[in-house]
Amino acid sequence: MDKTQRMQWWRHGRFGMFIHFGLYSPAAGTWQGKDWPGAGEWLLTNAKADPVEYRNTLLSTFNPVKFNAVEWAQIAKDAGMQYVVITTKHHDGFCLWQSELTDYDVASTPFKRDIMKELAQAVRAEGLHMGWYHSIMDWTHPDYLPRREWDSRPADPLSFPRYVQYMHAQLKELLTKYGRIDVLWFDGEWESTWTHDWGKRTDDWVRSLQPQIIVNNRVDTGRAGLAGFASHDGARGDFGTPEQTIPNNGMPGQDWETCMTMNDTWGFKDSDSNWKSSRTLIRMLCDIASKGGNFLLNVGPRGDGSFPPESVQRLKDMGAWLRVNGKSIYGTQASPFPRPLPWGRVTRAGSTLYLHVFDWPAQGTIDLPGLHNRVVSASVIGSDSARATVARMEGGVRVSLAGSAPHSDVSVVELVLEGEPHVEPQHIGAGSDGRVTCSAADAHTTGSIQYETRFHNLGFWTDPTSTATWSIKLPTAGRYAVSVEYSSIPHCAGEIQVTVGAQKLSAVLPARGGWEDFATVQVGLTDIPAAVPVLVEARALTKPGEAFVNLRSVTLAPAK
Ligand code: H79
Repeated sequence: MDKTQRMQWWRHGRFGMFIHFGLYSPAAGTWQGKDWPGAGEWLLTNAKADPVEYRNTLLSTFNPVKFNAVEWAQIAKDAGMQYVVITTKHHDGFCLWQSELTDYDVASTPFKRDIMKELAQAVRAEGLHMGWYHSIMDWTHPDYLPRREWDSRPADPLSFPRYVQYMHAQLKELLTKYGRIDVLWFDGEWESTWTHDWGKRTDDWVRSLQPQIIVNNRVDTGRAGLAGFASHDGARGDFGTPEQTIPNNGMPGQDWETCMTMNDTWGFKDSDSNWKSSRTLIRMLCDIASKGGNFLLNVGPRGDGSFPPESVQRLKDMGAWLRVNGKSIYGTQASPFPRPLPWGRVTRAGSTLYLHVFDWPAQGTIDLPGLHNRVVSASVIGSDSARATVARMEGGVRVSLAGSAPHSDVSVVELVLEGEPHVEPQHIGAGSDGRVTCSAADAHTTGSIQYETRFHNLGFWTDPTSTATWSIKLPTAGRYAVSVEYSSIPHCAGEIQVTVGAQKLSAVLPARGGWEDFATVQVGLTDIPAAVPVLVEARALTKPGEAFVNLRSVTLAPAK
């Protein structure tokens, strides 16, 4: 089936529920009386538990008597979510469906019921799409390799192909006994045994069973860490999977979905109360939509099968916001502006722009720099009293807001434009001291690079092909000294290349004392012509260790 057709509902849907549920849920982060640091679903590894003991101890504790598939599906629906993806099997190998291929499944617990069957029915009854998460890594299966370091079960070098056979047979159960499955969300693909070839075979297998299915990029190798995009040509998978992070400029030309927890764990953990606020989550949804991505937001049900009340409250808040403002999210496209605007975010639907105003000025304006179109109409969604009026300003459009914000977290202004949005690129100019500062926040980035707000730098430079670019434009020509401000960790030196127009400069960046330890290094001299935009680009010339450097800025200072 053609990709555009297959992806249609997913691209429109924008917002889904991730569910992590398994033997780790009743354990709630505790093993042998101790609460272990780390994510709840990683309990076996966090506690270095013996896999056989883990299995034998926890199977009998799984009895989610409050589990109600209809209730779960309704909560997702009321939150405005369009799909649900649940862990059929996580890294600990426990199967949440009644599998004929193992006794390490829900049928062997006191609960017995096929949770996957009940949930798939309930989710579809709500008109939502159903997806399976499935871990390739399996810490307890006797044929999975490599073993955890403390696992002394003998390893047979030929066992891994048998493991894949088992996994394929299990996938067949999951893809033939539960009706139409819309997403297959692989994970745990990063250990040495999983290869591009296994990825291809598995992708082919899954699609032969459900031709319309959408498969994530973790079916294959090389997803460039938690940044989550496919980093080699011919990599399988329909969409990129940034985990716990929102890519700086989205992933132009790729479908992608950020998966995220509401606190710090995927599987339920008693001791984790570090909840993001509803405001943060609603703004994240806007941020992701403005960059053209989907949001897969996690719930880790308690061992009794109930959702934590903190999760339910946040989902209610998001649903209430979406019931009013949903048309600014569902089916929209990425913002036509090259980077986030200081007051909020923008999405687009045809010739309509939706302005997600985070900080509503009591009596004030927000700017749309570079917007060329005539504005046909401006209105504030969900308010009879608040008003938005539009005026042209030098090189763009200024929107004046009056009245109180219709929503305290994000208020939405709908602008109908004449024609498709046309935005002039924005150029960085010189400050009053004549210096041109290309700062991390203004960079256009590709690859794995993420803007980090803590030290206002570009970090996660793990992919050497990543680039950061800025466009500058100066009224008069001149000679400039180029410098970079960066930090790094000990033993981690690298060479940076800064290209200014057609001129390539480079400098060695010596190792620093830590990611918070910034220094400035001169890169060289360059001549800038007058009145034409010039591109400034930074990239790594050396292969990064843990990461290349954290880059805070590239500065051009007038040279005498
Ligand atoms: O199911 C949830 C987590 O349990 C699971 N994925 C989400 C959806 C997860 N597994 N591991 N992690 C999250 C973090 C692991 C990160 C690392 Fe790696 C694994 C660091 C090095 C190996 C992945 C591969 C990131 C970089 C390379």
